[in-house]
Amino acid sequence: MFKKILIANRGEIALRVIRTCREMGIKTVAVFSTADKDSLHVKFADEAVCIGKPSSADSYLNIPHIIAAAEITNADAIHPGYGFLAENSKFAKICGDHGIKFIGPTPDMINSMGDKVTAKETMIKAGVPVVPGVEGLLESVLHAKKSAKEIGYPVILKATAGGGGKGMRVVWEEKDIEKAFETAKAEAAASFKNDGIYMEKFVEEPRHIEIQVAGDQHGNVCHLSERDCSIQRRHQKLVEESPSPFMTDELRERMGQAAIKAAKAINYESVGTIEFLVDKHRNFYFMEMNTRIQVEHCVTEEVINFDLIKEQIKIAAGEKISGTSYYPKMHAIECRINAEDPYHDFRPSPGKITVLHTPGGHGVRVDSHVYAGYVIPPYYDSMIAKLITVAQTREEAIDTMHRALSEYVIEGIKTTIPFHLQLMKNEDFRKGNFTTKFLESFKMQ
Ligand code: MV4
Repeated sequence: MFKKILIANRGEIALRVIRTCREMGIKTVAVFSTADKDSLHVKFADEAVCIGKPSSADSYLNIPHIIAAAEITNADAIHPGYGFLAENSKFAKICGDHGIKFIGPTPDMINSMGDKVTAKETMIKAGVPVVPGVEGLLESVLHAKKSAKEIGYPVILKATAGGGGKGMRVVWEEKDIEKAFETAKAEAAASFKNDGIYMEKFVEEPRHIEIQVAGDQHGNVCHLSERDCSIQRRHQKLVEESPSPFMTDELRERMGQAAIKAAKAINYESVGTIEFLVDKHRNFYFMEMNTRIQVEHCVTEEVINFDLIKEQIKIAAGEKISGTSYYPKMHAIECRINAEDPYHDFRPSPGKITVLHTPGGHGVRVDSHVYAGYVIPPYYDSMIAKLITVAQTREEAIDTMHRALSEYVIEGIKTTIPFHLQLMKNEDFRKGNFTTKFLESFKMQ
């Protein structure tokens, strides 16, 4: 097992990893930017190294600084968390070249899922259902026109180097295809330095349901059931839950087996997530694979009673997993508490937290790095806490969530708490009657 892990991240996920390391008897090294010198992850780690100025490029994305910090502290592994360098294959490679274990998949596994056209081709070969579309990249406007005619409108154009919704274009009729193709290509080139575009049939009003998987270095792969992440706004998830209210035992079995096939197709090692679109007929289609631990991993932890970070570290150290799959015994919901103003288009609201009261009680978990007096820096993402509730039934988990949200006091900044309070009372949400379009029509009272 590792003796000392450097956490190449900040905020709640850095703290989350430190907590598990402490339980496992592993020493921890925090890295921090000058803007984060008072952050809890710095205080809770055994050692801390400043790696640069506030901007991410100068600190949490600065590979030489992070490797230097690992070398001077003698860390034998690096946990990348999520975001920043978590899916950067060059970083994973450089860690290996320096004799430091990257706690995650190999650079090849990251690359095979990072290019979406390659990932789709791999999934087709493996027998995992993908959204109907054209195989490979679109070569020209003419190619796009011909393909759309075959598939049938509406279609969606996506960047092969994209993911998470960036640079997508939905096209409803032929007259709009030329402009959509040109703008999607230009946007992809500007955002990803790769202008490759592909086409799929546009699935209307889908649900976003993802399957958590784990694979070890010995070829064992299992799934750990699903999370429903349909409650999103501009591709930012706000609420996640497990099990999905749309799930049936039969669908879980089919999606779980498809997810295992997907992970096995790339000999996946580590924890990861297979994202699916699910249409109203319960057809499901592979969308992408996240080769990292995700923000919403906690809902899975609560419903199967399992520490996913501990599992991820053990896998990285070469331990075997059991290879049997896990099914939800409870219902868990996560609300992302962001420093944003839900009454003003969720605009960021950084600043000092003057008063803080954190909820507690039966069935309540709070993962957060903030405290009274903490100043939220404006440089990074706006999530300041995850509030997770767990209960026997979905209805009870929602009621516990509403109770916990109403106990939560955060003064000095605006947060998404008022949004979540209203969502927990929304009739359609309570019925499980929602798709990825739900928040487009949701209005704050
Ligand atoms: C789609 C789609 C409909 N049809 N692909 C958005 C994020 C990126 N991973 C892919 N996304 C979508 N791809 C086809 N063929 C609808 C979306 C989509 C979406 C997906 C999941 C959650 C929220 C979403 C919001 C808008 C669009």
